[in-house]
Amino acid sequence: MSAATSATADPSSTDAATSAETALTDVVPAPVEVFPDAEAEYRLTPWTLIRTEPHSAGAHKVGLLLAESLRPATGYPLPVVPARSHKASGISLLLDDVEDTLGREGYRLEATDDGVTIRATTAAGLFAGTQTLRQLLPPDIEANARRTTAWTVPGGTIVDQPRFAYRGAMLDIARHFHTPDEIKSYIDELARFKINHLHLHLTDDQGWRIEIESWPRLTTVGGGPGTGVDGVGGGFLTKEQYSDIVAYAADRYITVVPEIDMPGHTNSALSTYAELNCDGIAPPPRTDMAVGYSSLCIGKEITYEFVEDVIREVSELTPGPYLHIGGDEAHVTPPEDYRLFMRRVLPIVEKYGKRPFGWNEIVRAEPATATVAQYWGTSTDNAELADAVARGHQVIMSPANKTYLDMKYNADTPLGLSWAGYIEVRDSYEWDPGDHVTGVGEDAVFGVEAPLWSETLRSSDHIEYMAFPRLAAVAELAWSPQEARDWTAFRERLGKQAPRWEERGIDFYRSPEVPWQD
Ligand code: TNX
Repeated sequence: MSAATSATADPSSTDAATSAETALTDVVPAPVEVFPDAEAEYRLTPWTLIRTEPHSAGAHKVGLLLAESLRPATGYPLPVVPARSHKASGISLLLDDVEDTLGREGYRLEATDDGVTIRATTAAGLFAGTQTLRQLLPPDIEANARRTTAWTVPGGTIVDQPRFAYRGAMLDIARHFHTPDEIKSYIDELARFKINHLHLHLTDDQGWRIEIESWPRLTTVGGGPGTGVDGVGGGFLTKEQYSDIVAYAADRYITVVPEIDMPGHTNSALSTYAELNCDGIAPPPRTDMAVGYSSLCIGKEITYEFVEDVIREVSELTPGPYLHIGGDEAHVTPPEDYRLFMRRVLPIVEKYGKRPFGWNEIVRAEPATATVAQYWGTSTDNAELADAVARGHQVIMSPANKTYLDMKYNADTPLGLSWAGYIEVRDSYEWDPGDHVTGVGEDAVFGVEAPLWSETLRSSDHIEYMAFPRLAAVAELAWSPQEARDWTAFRERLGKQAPRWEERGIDFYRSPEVPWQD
C-alpha cells in the first residue's frame, strides 16, 4: 500500500486532526511504501537500548543523535550500544547490503512489539530512518522536559528512498546576517524533513558574510556594522564559524553549498576595494533592496585575482563537492562580458575541485555541461534552459512562484516580497519538478531547492514563519515519488506537524488550507 492510498482512504476523516494518535502513514515527506500492522506497537521503556551496527562510527553517531533527541521528553537513559545480533529488540540501526535496492539514502523501518529496526546501506540512510522514527512517536517527544506520555511507535513497515539526490534549502545571510546559532537551528529543522543540502548565499550588494584572509576588509567593512538591508543586518562568519556550521550540518547529513554571487550582486566588494572598479573609484555602500546595478570589472586582471583568491579560500573551507557562483541579474554586465567572465571563472571553480552551480542565466555563457543551472524563473517555458538541457546540463528546480520561501502567503503576510506572486501552501505543493519546464524532464532534474531571501527578515522567528509550512511541502516534492503525493493526504499529514512545531517553539504560519492539529 502506498502512503497516498492509505492516507486518502477516508477523506471525511478530518477528525484525525483532533486525535493525538500517530499513524504509520503520518510522515512528512511521504515514504515510498507504508504497510501498517494494526496488531503491533512498540513501546519505549526506561530499559530500551539503541543498538547500532558494530564497527560503524557513522551508525554509532546516528544512534547518539537519536538518543539525544529522545532523552529530554522520555527521561530514559537510552544507552547507545553495539548490536550484538541482528535480532529485533529495542531500537536497532543496522547496515545491511540486503537493502542495496534502496540506494545510498534509502532505509527500511520495521516496528514490532519487540522493537524498531532500521536497516540501510549507509549511515545516511539510517539517519533518514531516524527522522521518520521521531515523527512516529507522539508529538510530546519534542518537549525539552520530561513528559509522562506512552512512548509508542505504531507497528508495521516503511520502505523508503528519495526521488532526488539533491534536496536543498537556501538561506540568504547577505541581505541580513543570521548568526551561527540561527543557522544551526534552521539546519535542525531541515534535517527533520530529509533536506540534505544547505545553500548559503554568502555575499550580495548589501553585505559580505564570509571571512577571506587575502581580502580582509571584505568582512570588516563589507560585512561590518551598518551593512545589510536598512543597515541593520551587519555581521559575518569567521572561517572557524563557517567550518563549525559545515561540520554541524554534516553530522545531520546536510552538505553546505557556499555561494559567492558574481559578477553582479557585488556592491559590498566594490565599495570596499576601489581597485575592483573599472574607474578605480569605490561606489558608496548600499543598504536598499535594488538589484542588478553592480558588476565586477570584466576587463581588469585584478578581478580574476580577487575571484581566484575567494574561490580558493572558500573551496578549501568546504568539504562538499559544489560551489555556487551566482551569475543572476547581471543587468549592467554586457552579454559578451558576462560570457567572457563566466568562461574564465568556471574553470577556476573546477581547478579547486568543485562542481560549479549557477543561477539559470549562467547557461548563456555556454559553460561546460558539468555546471548545474538553478532555475528561478516563474515560467514553465524557458528556451535557453531547455537548450542547455539538450546540451547535457542538469537543473536544480527553484521556480520562484513555487519554491521562494520569501514570497508572501497572501496580501496580509507581514514579511516577505511578492514579485513572483503570493504562494499559499497548496501552490508550493501542487507541481511536479520532473515535468514543470518544457524540455526539462525528470532525468535532467538534479534536485529541488527552496530559497529564502532575507531582505525583509531579521530573526529566527521570521525565518520560521516564511519557511514553515512551505518548506515541508517542497521537501516532500524532493523526496517522495510523484505517485505518493496528493494534496488532500498531505494537508492532513502536515496538520499533524503543528503540535511538534509548537513544542519546539517554531513560529510557523497557520495556513487556513491546513487542518492544524491542536
Ligand atoms: C531575485 S532569485 C534574486 C535575489 C532577490 C530575490 C528576492 C535570484 C537569483 N535573485 O537577488 O533576493 O529575487 O525574492
